[in-house]
Amino acid sequence: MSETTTPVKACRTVVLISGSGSNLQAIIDAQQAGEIPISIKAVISNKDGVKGLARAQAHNITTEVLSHKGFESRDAFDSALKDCIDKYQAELVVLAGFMRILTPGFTTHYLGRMLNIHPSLLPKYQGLHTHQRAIDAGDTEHGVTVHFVTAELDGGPAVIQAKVPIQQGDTAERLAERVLREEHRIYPLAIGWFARGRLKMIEGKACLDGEEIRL
Ligand code: NHR
Ligand code: GAR
Repeated sequence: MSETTTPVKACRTVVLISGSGSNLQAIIDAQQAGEIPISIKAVISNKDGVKGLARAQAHNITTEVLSHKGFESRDAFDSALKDCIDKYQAELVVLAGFMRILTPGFTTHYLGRMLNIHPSLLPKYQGLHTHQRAIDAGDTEHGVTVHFVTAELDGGPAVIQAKVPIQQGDTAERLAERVLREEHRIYPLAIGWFARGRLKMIEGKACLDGEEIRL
């Protein structure tokens, strides 16, 4: 039987968001099109009222809001977030525009089963405001990276990247739009690899079908 016809058990997935959730939407769309064998058990946001929550609800996906503001420390917030995720027995945790830095205790708990999408060609431009930083540096290309999450911010092993050109007179907003289109293509692809058991983190390296991914 070919890979596409082999039945695969749906990978139990929890998605963390903080905002618009357009990546979440791309993941939902890919799941519904039968392209990726996942089941989204919950969408959790640290911000109330964001569009991503409405997108999940429109597909009858369970949503939770856990505001970081009610906690006195990052450890306390992350501990509550972990309890919230683990109720759903997640096999995969997907950060999709999630905007809180996570503590080492949290990242260790999900090591090898948590992915992030970061809008830069890592290791360039870790952290925030990546589009403006790439423009200000005079770069001619920019892009996006999917990586496994480790304690080191945006420092975990990379899984896939996509590049986009930076055009004359680009604004951060225009560039972000161009990058987002690539995000919506590569994130479902990477999640599909993981769900099919093809993508694994082994000895700190991202591996596809047992081969180290080198970008
Ligand atoms: N945590 C760890 N340990 N490792 C990673 O690789 C992480 C992570 C948490 C989030 C996403 C990340 C990105 O792709 C991510 C990767 C938020 C910040 C940040 O500075 C930085 C990077 C990322 C997400 N957040 C501020 C904070 O104090 C809050 C900013 C805000 O609320 O707008 O947590 O870029
Ligand atoms: C995306 O560009 C994502 O790469 C980025 O935020 C946007 C979220 O969009 N993530 C980060 O910057 C993480 N710090 P979305 O909510 O529409 O998916």
